[in-house]
Amino acid sequence: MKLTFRWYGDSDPVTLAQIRQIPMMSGIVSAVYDVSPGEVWSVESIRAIRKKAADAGLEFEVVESVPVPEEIKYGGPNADRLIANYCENIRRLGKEGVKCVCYNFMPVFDWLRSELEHQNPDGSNSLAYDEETLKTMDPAAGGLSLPGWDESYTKEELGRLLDIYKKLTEEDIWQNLTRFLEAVIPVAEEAGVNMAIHPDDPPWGLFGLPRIITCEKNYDRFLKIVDSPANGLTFCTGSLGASGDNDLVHMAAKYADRIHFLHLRNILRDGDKRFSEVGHPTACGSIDMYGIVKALCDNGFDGYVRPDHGRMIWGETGRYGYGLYDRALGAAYIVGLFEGIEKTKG
Ligand code: DNO
Repeated sequence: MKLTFRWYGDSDPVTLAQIRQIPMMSGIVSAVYDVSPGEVWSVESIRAIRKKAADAGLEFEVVESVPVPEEIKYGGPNADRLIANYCENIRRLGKEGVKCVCYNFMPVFDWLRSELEHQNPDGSNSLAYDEETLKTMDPAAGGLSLPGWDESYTKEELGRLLDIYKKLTEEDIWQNLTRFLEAVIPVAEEAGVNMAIHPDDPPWGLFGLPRIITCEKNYDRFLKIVDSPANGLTFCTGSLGASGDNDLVHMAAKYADRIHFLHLRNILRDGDKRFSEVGHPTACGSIDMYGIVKALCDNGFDGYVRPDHGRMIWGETGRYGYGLYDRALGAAYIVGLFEGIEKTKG
């Protein structure tokens, strides 16, 4: 495995120099942030990230994300042109040394939480989700401020999008995803890039919008659409684990050879569709981190790993889920988990 750390570019309060000092850190996970979804990234902008990383002693082999424009997801009239742009991005990234691209296929909302500063008993705070709170929120009314949420939409644009999706079923989203994969995966193969779809977070429909990358049955279907190693997964334990129905240890073993990118974090489920984000170790929450990593190692996993969301601890403030301290603690825990498991193998 290669340990990586997400970095949001120059505006990220966490610096490359800090990331470099986390033991065993191999590289950053980043993206070009100043162009809208659907536009082709300039070669210079990709190179600039790689150079900054290299100057700090870090690699840049993983992109998170190349965002999929809504029009591809809902199958609008410009979908083919946008898919062609997407393919061009993958070619350029491959040429610049990127080996893995994380993306998602969630309509309108990326990852979503209902609370940004949930107070934990230890004095830290973290992100949390409660379906009951979500039911009281109306995205169409405007003014929502949520993590993972693109605040650049005007109320009108958002209303238009929500109306379009209202008419679509899960089956329609599957069809649009198929069209996307059939075009993109052959290009990824040629470019030497592994595509890694991120699961829907949380893994159920939200605000009446269909979500499909949610569970084992749907993973089986997804992987068969284009049965190629380049058509792979970002296995995000915190996203999939929000549903107690997902048996993550079993899924990790089953999909190990198609998991190119591993997001490790723990959550505490404390009700139906209710959870908070906690420290990474198994004992802190509901997810068997050891069991998952063991299942992956036993089944030949050889991908990139990053500590996912951390709590805000030691008074740190910053980008929700993406502070330095708790993610660095998570990274140290991950290194320990892998070392223990690898050394006692066989
Ligand atoms: C949240 C992240 C997601 C992820 C995208 C991938 O912290 O895991 O925003 O980057 O869904 O496209």
